[in-house]
Amino acid sequence: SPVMIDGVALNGPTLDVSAAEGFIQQSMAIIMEDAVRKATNVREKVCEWRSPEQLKELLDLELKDGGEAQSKILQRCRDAIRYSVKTTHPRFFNQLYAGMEPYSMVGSFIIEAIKPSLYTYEVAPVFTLMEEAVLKKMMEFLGWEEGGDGIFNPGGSVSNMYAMNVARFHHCPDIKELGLSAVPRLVMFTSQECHYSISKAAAFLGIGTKNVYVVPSDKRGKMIPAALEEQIKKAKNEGAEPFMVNATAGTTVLGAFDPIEEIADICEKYNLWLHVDACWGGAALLSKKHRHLLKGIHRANSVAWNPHKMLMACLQCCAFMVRDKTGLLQRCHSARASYLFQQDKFYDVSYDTGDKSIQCSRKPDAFKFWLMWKALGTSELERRVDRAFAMARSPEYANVCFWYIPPSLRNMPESPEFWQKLHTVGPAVKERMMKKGSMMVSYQPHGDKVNFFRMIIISPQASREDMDFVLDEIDRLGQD
Ligand code: ABU
Repeated sequence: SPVMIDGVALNGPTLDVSAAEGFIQQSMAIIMEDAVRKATNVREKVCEWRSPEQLKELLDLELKDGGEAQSKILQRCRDAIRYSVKTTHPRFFNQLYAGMEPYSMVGSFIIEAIKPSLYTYEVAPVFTLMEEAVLKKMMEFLGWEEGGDGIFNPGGSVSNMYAMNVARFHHCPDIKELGLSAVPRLVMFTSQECHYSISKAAAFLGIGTKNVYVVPSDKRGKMIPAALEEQIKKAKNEGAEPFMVNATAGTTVLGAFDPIEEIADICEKYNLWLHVDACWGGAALLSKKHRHLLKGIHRANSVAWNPHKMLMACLQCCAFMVRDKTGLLQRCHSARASYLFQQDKFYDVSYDTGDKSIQCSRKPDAFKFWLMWKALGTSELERRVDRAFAMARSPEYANVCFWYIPPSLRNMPESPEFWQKLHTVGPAVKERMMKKGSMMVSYQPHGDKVNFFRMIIISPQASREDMDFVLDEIDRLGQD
């Protein structure tokens, strides 16, 4: 007879594992067919566009009291895949990530099946060691011969925020306990082309967006070192305290690399923390041919680098690394929760890495990169990076930025009316390509430039024919 407590039967498990297994197997078959085979087939659509209203109807989103039959749930899985954008499709050029990476994907599946949280060695022994190994290898590519410290984070924006927090703590350690009232007006420096996460982090951390001094960039989008020095002097003359410079290796729109070596000289002169946001451009370090773009990165105090971008690890996979080896990351963020980080454990508690993080639960994202790196080897990663560079043939990186001039504008002089009309071409062509589902390329205005296309080349599945297709398709879609 059932053991009842508070009206709830407690004897025996209520999860039918063999039914769960059957469901997982059937859903895996759908994933293989729809999310892997079809999604990466160049003859299939990149997206099946529906408006939010249409999609709400199609997906029947309301959550109800009763559960549904498995066959219905399997159909829901198919629909979720069908109406999602296939970022693994060879003609998805929209973001700084793309393409299907099978080893990393299997790593993701394993993580979801095992469900570890990377705060203590006790619950994540394997993944703790893998994170350490991946960070060590990445630091070798940074040229940090003495090593350093680091953790993986949910997003490059978070890594940049870590950098700002650690740099500030390094500059005034009292801030952790005494807060903002204990510090003078702190100012940091970054280029006009930097990622918007710098400004967000300044707001979030109480630095203030107006205390992020913007340094002009040259035509290619690279920070001008002399202008950086000017800004530092200006801040000092105002009585503010400079504490950090953010250099970008691979800017989001233009793919530009700031001159790290020259910036490092200035940081050394003024005793400023140098952070390099290499979320996008870090992958170039794997290429003997292109690593010169990051010359001087070994002098950075911290680096953010996202293997989920050019290196194609599954989302998210974002490393934040500091050159410090004295435990700065831990001191800056630790809260010493005694229920989790007991100091009298039976193993070496330095392997409990969680207190370096501002999170509690943390996914072992490094595993997704470790598994693919093991499978492919450094040489294949390098080949992929070199291929993306060669395919893009862009002045800097894998960002190909261009205007498409439709027939009606081709004989028009470059007047304000011309630029105003050209500004409307990107959004119109984008709408047409998405509704057709043939490809995805991004567009944006930038500085004083009206909307232009930004095509990002990553996937080793994308071919020379796909490059031609993009140009022909924009020409087809752009007819007036
Ligand atoms: N975090 C930058 C990624 C945005 C983009 O793909 O353009």
